[in-house]
Amino acid sequence: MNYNKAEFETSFGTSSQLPESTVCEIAFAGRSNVGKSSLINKLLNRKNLARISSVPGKTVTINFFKVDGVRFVDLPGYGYAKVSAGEKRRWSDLMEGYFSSGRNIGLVIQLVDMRHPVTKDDFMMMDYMSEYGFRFVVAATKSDKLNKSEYRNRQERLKEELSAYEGIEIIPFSSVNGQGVDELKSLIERYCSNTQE
Ligand SMILES: Nc1nc2c(ncn2[C@@H]2O[C@H](COP(=O)(O)OP(=O)(O)OP(=O)(O)O)[C@@H](O)[C@H]2O)c(=O)[nH]1
Ligand SMILES: [Mg+2]
Repeated sequence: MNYNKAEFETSFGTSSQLPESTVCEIAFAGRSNVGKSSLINKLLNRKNLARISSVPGKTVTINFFKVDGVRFVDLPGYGYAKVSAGEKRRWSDLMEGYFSSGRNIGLVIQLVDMRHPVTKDDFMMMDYMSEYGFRFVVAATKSDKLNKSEYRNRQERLKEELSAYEGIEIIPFSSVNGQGVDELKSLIERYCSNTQE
């Protein structure tokens, strides 16, 4: 798959506008500020295709990227405290609309911050995917921010925290030093080949 053949496709704020699911999709989910946009940029070898912000909650839309015949989907972040009830509802509607419209979703890449315990919201997201049968793997982001012993420690803890999801793959990832890029790419290619266009 040629990751350099990537372009921004479109952006949606309400689920009724979602484009038809024509090609295999790789969706990226995670709390606000966990590093979704950075991870997408890193995979695509681009500086700022998916916008990066240090202001959490900036991506309140679903963003679609065309990547050599598959589609990357940057889902809106969750878990940001300072959003109104209306925004939360909009978030739920969007996510529900995305996941329940019979799309060709090859894989969901669920991001968690490697430095911290998995959050309640992360578990809700993963429980939802388990319940509805979406295949997902966990990318543990910002791995570059941990020293060696912290890293080993969190790697062990993460396995325990995620033990309810049998056989779940956990991929430490850093958009700074590129750790995890190759593993994610091979998973993407395993579950979404670009032969269906
Ligand atoms: N050190 C380090 N910083 C990272 C990494 N990934 C993201 N960051 C930083 O974390 C902040 C948030 O990154 P984003 O990629 O915008 O996070 P996001 O999940 O897309 O956030 P929203 O779109 O707001 O939900 C930025 O300041 C990034 O530079 C990483 O792997 N290592
Ligand atoms: Mg983002």
